[in-house]
Amino acid sequence: MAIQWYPGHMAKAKREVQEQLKKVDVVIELVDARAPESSQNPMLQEVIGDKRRIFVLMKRDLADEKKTQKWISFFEGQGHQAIAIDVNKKNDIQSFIQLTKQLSVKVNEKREEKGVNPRSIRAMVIGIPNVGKSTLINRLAKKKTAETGDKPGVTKKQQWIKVTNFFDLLDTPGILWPKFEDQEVGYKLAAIGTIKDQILHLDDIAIYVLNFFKNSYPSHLIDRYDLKMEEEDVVRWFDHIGKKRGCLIAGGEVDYEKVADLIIQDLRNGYLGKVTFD
Ligand SMILES: Nc1nc2c(ncn2[C@@H]2O[C@H](COP(=O)(O)OP(=O)(O)OP(=O)(O)O)[C@@H](O)[C@H]2O)c(=O)[nH]1
Ligand SMILES: [Mg+2]
Repeated sequence: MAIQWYPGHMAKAKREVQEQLKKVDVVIELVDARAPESSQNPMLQEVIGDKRRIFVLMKRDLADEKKTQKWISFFEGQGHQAIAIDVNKKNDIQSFIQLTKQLSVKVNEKREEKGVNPRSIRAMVIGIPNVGKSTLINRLAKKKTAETGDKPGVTKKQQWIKVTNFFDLLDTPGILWPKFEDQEVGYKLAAIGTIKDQILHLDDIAIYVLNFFKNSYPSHLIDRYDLKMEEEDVVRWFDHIGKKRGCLIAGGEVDYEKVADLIIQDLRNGYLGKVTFD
């Protein structure tokens, strides 16, 4: 989690991913369903080239369902397969595996056309930090523990997990850096917990979140904090929330740092309801 993305670090990450990519037919690109655009790596497209992609919108349990559907249609419209999952739902994992089955049929049709024998598709997971790469790999591996296959290439040493008889997965994900250029993207990523809290100020993130909800999901705020929407000043909301929730310093003053932290934790725990920032 504490990765600092210095230029040398990025170059190394890119090289490692390019090395791994040589071994696979398919890239499983994880994005956060709460920010499917902002949580993409800025140069992944360039790194992947024309390799097949499945977009997996992770943490769908925390995202706005309508927007999730729109994003899936968007990715499909671009010619990719796309699915939203909550890794804690067995059905979602099954649906994902079903998708890889369809893909394996397509890949093998191509192989047969070329007169090459069909085989399992080989895939790897790629995504920015904290998007859920390890969790997904573990869920997929649990179905059948990693095994040293009798097929060449499917050995423990080469780190393949045999998920089904048509789908092998590289057991180490490709980690790439998030987008930094745009300030608003930065706030979104900080809000969902991708960028370390120290990089952007906690107060600013919380203010961004309050303003975003005020515009897009006002009822969520009213429900959670009993706020009055006529009150224009977000700082007054801090006071209101602080008093209501007992975030106070010694003299009874509101502790703004604590309020900011509370808002962000509430958001990440889903207490502010399902939300999508993109
Ligand atoms: N609610 C919810 N949480 C999830 C889901 N998938 C992953 N998480 C949580 O997201 C957090 C990060 O998951 P990881 O699997 O560690 O993410 P990662 O991409 O491997 O992160 P790095 O190794 O830091 O790059 C963990 O707290 C997971 O429990 C999901 O579908 N729903
Ligand atoms: Mg991980």
